[in-house]
Amino acid sequence: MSEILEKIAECIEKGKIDANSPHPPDMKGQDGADEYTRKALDEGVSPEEILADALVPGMKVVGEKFANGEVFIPDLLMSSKAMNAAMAHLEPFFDSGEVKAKGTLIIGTVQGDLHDIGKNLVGMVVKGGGWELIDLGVDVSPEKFLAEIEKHPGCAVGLSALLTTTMPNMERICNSIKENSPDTKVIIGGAPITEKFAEKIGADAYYPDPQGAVEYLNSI
Ligand code: B1M
Repeated sequence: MSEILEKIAECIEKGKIDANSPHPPDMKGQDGADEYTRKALDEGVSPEEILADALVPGMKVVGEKFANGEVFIPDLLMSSKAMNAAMAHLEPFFDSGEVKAKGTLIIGTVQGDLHDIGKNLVGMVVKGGGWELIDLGVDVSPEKFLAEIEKHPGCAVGLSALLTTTMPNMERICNSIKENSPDTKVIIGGAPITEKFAEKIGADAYYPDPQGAVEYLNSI
């Protein structure tokens, strides 16, 4: 990994948002995810590389530390703020307005679940792939998905869940979409989701990464 990508990954892991951010104390006064991401883009590093080789690995480390009890919820929040600061620079690259939309994807994190980093990444890559994106945000109910599907005939739906406790809500949302709008394709993803779970709940596709979701959308 290049030095600048290592720096970005470190900023994500330690929750260093930007140069003005006082957290963490041992990085006070240094550049953060904001400045390093800008710099990397200016140096010609591709947005895809920054995403795959710095942002995602940085978040993975903090996740593992959280699982081992080495860091706590405030640390996760700082990391996700640093991630958002970096993502703000990448968004315009993925948000190519030049391409005519291939179709519409309605995306949301399922009811009860507030994790949106993965969902936002998927959204950016889908938009970059030339799809119109309707992002319903987090904690989205089945009713909200259904209301939006009605407004966008022929759309596909993407569901994201990060908690094992919200997987049943993903199943409920998928069932209600399939009951009310059987032709709507439902793609699911998120750390605890598996292909087997997708089969069980009747989703059309599961992907562990944003790229897979885009390739599936392009194929339908
Ligand atoms: Co939480 N959290 N969290 N958290 N958090 C996890 C998920 C956890 C695994 C941490 C742990 O214990 N090791 C654990 C879940 C355990 C479980 O369910 N068995 C957990 C917990 C327990 C909780 C709380 C309950 C903690 C508490 O309050 N006690 C609480 C729940 C809040 C709620 O949702 N109701 C909570 C809160 C939070 C924060 C708010 C502090 C913060 C979220 C901030 C935010 O999202 N805005 C947070 C974070 C940051 C994490 C970890 C550290 C990182 C998640 C993340 O963003 N990963 C996470 C630990 C971990 O994952 N290692 C953890 C990076 C992201 C890029 O990956 O979202 O998987 P991911 O997305 C990937 C793929 O999955 C895929 O593409 C993405 C890019 O590769 N993908 C799709 C995702 N969606 C897709 C959809 C698709 C296709 C692909 O098609 C539509």
